[in-house]
Amino acid sequence: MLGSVDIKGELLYSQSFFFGFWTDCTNIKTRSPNATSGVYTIWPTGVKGSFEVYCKMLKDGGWTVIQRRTGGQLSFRQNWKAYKQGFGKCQKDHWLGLDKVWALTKGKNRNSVLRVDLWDFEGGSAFAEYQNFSVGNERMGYKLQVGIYSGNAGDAIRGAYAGIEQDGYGFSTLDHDNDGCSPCIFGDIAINDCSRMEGSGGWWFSRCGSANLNGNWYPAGNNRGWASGLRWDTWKGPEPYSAKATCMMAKFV
Ligand SMILES: [Ca+2]
Repeated sequence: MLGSVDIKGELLYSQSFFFGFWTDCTNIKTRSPNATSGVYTIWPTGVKGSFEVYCKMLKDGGWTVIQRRTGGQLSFRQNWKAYKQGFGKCQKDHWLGLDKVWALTKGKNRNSVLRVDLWDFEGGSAFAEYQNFSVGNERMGYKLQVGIYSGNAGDAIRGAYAGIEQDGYGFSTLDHDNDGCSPCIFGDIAINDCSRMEGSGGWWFSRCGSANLNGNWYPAGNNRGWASGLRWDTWKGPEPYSAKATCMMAKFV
């Protein structure tokens, strides 16, 4: 068994040596303009091995999908290790994994653009785009950094009100607390753990914040009023609104 793993590793190594691996979906679309959306194997510079990603090939370039929600089948109630490594299947709902997002966004000599797409239950949609997106390594708690915002969903990462900005914050899960609450007071409620309150999903909670796309998915008719839903509070509100579907993806320019 060990032998076959070694052989596979050696094959992958020689493939990358002779032919070169795609580093991300933008790279694929640039090299093959007719490439269609789907699952591809990429190998970003400076990481140990290749992995699969879903590429959304759009007119403005190839986008590497980081997160997709379309229903309640895949639970996002996952621990630190799962958020680190990723879970779900690339063709379906999934979280790519923080180590992979770090690898994709760590290049200093390029701009990583983050796009967040949101769909509601009424047939509408909205998006938010951020320049200079990056995620730190595990030692840095996978600290989120985003630059200039554009879009029509509002800048929920910086927050619907002051003091809850998620830009610059580390990642939190049920078993890893970087949320800045010890506790946070909201009205007459004291919250120690945003992850627990927000459906146990992992996110860059900052005093819980205005955005969390990794909470519980709620079906039509039962998607309002939950603090634990798929929230983007600058888009819908003031009553909490849980999105029907979400997608987070990045391109590299
Ligand atoms: Ca806390």
